[in-house]
Amino acid sequence: MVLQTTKGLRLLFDGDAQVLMSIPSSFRGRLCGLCGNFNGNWSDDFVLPNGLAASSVETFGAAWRAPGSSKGCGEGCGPQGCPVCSAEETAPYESNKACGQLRNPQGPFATCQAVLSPSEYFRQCVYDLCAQKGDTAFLCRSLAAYTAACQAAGVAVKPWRTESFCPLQCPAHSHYSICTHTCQGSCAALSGLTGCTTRCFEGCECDDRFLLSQGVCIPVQDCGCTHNGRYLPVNSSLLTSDCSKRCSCSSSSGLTCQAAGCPPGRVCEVKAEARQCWAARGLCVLSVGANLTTFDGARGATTSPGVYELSSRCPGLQKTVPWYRVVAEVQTCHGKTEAVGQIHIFFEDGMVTVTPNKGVWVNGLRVDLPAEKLASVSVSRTPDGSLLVRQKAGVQVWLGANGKLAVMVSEDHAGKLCGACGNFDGDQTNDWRDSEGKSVMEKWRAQDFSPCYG
Ligand SMILES: [Ca+2]
Ligand SMILES: [Ca+2]
Repeated sequence: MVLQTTKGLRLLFDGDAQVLMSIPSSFRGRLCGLCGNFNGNWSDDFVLPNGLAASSVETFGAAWRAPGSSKGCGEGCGPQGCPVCSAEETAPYESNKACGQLRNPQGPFATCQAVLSPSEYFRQCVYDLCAQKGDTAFLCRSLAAYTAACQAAGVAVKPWRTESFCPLQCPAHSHYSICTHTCQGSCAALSGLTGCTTRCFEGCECDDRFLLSQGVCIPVQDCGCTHNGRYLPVNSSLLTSDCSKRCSCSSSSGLTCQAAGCPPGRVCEVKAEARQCWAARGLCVLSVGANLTTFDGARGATTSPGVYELSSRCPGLQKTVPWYRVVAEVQTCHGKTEAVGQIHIFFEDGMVTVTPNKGVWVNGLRVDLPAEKLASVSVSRTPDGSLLVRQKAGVQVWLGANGKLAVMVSEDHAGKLCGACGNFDGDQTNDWRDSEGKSVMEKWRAQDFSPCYG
C-alpha cells in the first residue's frame, strides 16, 4: 500500500509489519512522534509528548501509543517479562542460512551493507527468532525489513525469496518482484495519473498484458476511464464536484456524462468517502400554500401576502460564516395566498434576485444561466427546471418551477441564524417563541420592503 500526498509525504505499508515513511525537508524540526523531531540531531529523538526526555525505550514507545489502539496489543512482554536469550540459544540463528544473510558479504544484501549497517537488523533478527523459537516467519520479516530500508536508501537488493524460502503469495494475474514501482502497471498510469515512487519496493506486480485497477489485475483492454484526474473503472460512475453531472465509464462507449443535480432537500456533499446528494440537515422549506418548515422542523404558515425575512446570519454574531440574507415575497394568486413571487438573496459581495418564471438578476442586471457574476455565488438551472443559487460558504437557495422554495445551509451555520426559518440550533420549540400557528411569520416581515408608511 503506497500513500503519496501533494506535499511530498510518502508512506509505504506492507500490510503486515512494516511502515516506511519519507517526508521532504520542509517538515524539518516540525514533527513529533515515534519517528522523532527531524531536526537533524539523532540524539534528541526519544522525547515524550510533553517534550521531556524518555527514561527508556519502553516508556518512549508506550507514550506515543495512539488512543484506542490497545485492542489485542499489549505493552512489554506480560507478567513473565521478556524472554532472555543466551548466546548458546541464539547461535543457531546467526548462521548464513538464517539472520547471518544480513551480514554475509557474499549474500543478497552485500551492496547495502556499506550504506546501511545491518548490525541492528541482525541483532533484532536473532533475538526475534530466538524468542519465537525459530519461527521462520520472523526471519522473513527481518529480511524484508532490511530489504525495505536498503531500497528506501536507494540501494538494490538481490532477490532472496524462493518458492520454498519466505515465498510471497500474489493475487491472480500477478507475480512477486523484489523491485516494483507504484507507477508501473496500473490502468490509471495509462492516462498518466499516478505519481511514481522514485524508489522501488518488494511487492506483487501484474503479469504481462494485465494492469492494476482498484487493487485487482485486469486485462489491459478492460481498463476504465479517467475524469478530471480520477480513475474510473468500467461500470462505475461519479458525480462531478457540484453534482451537476454524473459521468459513467462503460466498456462500449467510454466516458459519458449526463446532467444530474440534487433534488430539493438534498445537498451535494462528500460524506462517508462518497460525493452524493445527501439529505440536507439544514433545510427550510416554504411550500405551495405558504406553509413553512424551519431548519429545526417546526411548522407554520402565513395567510397574508408580504415580503418576509426567511433566513440570515444574525447581525452581531461571530463572523465564522459569511453574512447572507434571504428575503421572499409571498403573494396572492387566484384569491389564495400561496405563491412565492420573487426572492432576494443578499451576500457580502452582491445580491441575486430570482423569480419562478421571469428570470434571474445579479446586482440588478438580468443574467443568462448558468451565471457566475459574483465571486462567492453561482446561479444555475437544474435539469428539472428549478433554479439554484449556491454560495461557496454553504448557503443554497432552491426555487422549484412550481413555486416551492428551499433554503439549505451547511452545519457550520447552526445556532447563528435569524429569520422565519429559525435559528438552526436543533431545537424546534424556540423557533416560534413569540407567537403561534398561522400568524408566526408576521414578526419576520422585511421592514425595508414594507409597502406602507409608518
Ligand atoms: Ca532529532
Ligand atoms: Ca431552533
